[in-house]
Amino acid sequence: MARLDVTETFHGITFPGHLHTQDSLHYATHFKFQDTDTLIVTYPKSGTTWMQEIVTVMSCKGDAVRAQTQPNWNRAPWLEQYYCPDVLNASQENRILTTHLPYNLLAAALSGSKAKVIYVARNPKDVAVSYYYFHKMAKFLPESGTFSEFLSAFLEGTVHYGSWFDHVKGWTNNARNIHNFLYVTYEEMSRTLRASLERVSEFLQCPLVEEELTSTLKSCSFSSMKKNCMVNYSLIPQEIMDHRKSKFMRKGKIGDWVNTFSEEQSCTFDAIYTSRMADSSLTFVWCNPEQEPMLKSRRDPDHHQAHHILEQTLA
Ligand code: PPS
Repeated sequence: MARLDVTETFHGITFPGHLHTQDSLHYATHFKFQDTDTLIVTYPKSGTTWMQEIVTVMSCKGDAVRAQTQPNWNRAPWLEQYYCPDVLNASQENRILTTHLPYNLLAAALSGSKAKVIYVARNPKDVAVSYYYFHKMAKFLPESGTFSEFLSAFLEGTVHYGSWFDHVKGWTNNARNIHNFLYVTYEEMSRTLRASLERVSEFLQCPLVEEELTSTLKSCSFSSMKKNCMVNYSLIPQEIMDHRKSKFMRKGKIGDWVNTFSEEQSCTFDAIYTSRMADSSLTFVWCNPEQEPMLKSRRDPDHHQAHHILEQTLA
């Protein structure tokens, strides 16, 4: 399955044809969930691989052998990717599944299910930058163009996997319709990983003793995962993912967006964000505490300017 230049369009959203077909997308939207399934849901670049590692190691009680010997796409396959049916064994219990699909495409399949859904969100400025660099290395994604061009497509929701705004709001505004739902942020994991692990362990009803928690913590650190070829995508041939262009485990930080966004881009982004998130109660952490003074001096909280930019952008 190469199809590096193929794009599949499904319900108005584009997907890389290297990993998706109309059949695989249909399979996902008609998936038969089991109550023992755990489904990790993310918009791309929001902490998918991190949560796959957490759930894998946690379900092995802190033993990292599975995480160190089986690629993440094999132990927590994406429902919508073409190889999923071959990887999954319907009789298996406690399956770990992953998806980037928006809520509306999985709502029917999840209806009535007691599968445990973990939604991981990340501040969208860092998502946009991470996604931009991913486009440089992943040969199955379209050319990103300049960051400015990519950012426009990201804000318009015309990038692969659709709109960040629709994804995050679709899942979180419908959380009450999902029997077992946990919302976790990348920033929370980054700042207080131990507390996040405790929340996930309670949600999964997978209690860990101190030693198991500590070894899970160790396996899920950025430095361990960067070295682990089962999650750093170094197993994928260079023609498909070119790590010379950018690493998959790139920076792993909160607030790296400041190194790519111009002030004007940030201001435009803020205005669109404010408008698009008006019907959401979510809040995000946008930077590390040490970045705050620098950002304060950069950021002019002049809402008139932001609204002016928004009007211009929407005009
Ligand atoms: S994908 O392609 O959608 O599956 O990508 P995803 O895994 O969602 O996101 C990749 C980004 O997550 C970072 N990452 C981590 N950060 C901190 N700690 C850990 N353990 C960790 N694991 C993955 C990874 O570096 C990508 O972010 P950027 O900002 O590009 O570094």
